[in-house]
Amino acid sequence: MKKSALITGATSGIGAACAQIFAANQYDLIITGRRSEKLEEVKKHIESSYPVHVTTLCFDVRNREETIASLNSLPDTKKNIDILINNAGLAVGVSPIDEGSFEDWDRMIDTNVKGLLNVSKTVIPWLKNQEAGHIVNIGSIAGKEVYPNGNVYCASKHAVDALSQAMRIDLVKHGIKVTNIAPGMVETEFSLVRLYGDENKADQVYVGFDPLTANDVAETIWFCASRPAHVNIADVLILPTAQANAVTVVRK
Ligand code: NDP
Ligand code: 8X3
Repeated sequence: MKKSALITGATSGIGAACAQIFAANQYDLIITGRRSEKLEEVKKHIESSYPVHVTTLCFDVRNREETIASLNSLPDTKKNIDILINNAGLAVGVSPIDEGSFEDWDRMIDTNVKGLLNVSKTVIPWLKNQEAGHIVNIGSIAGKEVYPNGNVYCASKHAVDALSQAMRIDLVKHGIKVTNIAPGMVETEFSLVRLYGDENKADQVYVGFDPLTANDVAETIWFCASRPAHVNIADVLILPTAQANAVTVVRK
């Protein structure tokens, strides 16, 4: 039977790159995001490139009712997914803790932590029914270390790290694998979003070194997803060669 993957935040960056790689490996896809036109673009591109079917679901992971209703609107046959990639997420703002805004903090916590929980709580029963499956949570190096002005984003990704460990413990008896992926600096729309759409500032983030590409991360996720049934890659920290930790990047 054909395999399928549910990927949140597949309208750009790491999520869109995962859609591409899983489709290239014959997975049918369910892709989600808030920008419906981007979702349709990804679907069109993938379906014209690979013999797979792509279902799009447009919702904001922060909206619990909408998330649950949208995911549950799938027919039972499409709920037989093999892998959930909890990728939707963002950072907003770079400021010391006393200067951050409540609004930015809410966006990060509501998306990265509560959004991931909204999706997971809805999908885990589908995997339990199968007594098999794989959840890949996209954490970050920001979930392993804390860096200046990263405060709430780092806290949200530390929460993802903890949830990956917790899910692994609670779901192991159901044969469900859980993988935490913790990338360093990846050039996507991430910095544009974090820096409120300022393209010049966002470009500066990646000047003088080769950052990871979305495809580098997606290939790592595919490696984890394609291991034999008895192998679970629990946690992967993946960095650009020029980055040693959250604050040490060599720029030329
Ligand atoms: P992008 O901004 O390119 O992609 C983020 C994706 O998340 C988009 O598809 C966006 O879709 C989706 N998204 C954001 N907010 C919501 C929401 N409220 N509801 C639904 N979907 C949402 O960034 P990346 O690809 O880099 O980010 C993907 C993940 O990787 C994030 O969790 C990020 O924290 C993590 N990460 C990124 C790193 C980096 O350096 N880039 C490093 C480490 C981790 P839409 O706007 O259409 O809703
Ligand atoms: C994104 C990577 O270093 O900006 O999670 O926190 S970093």
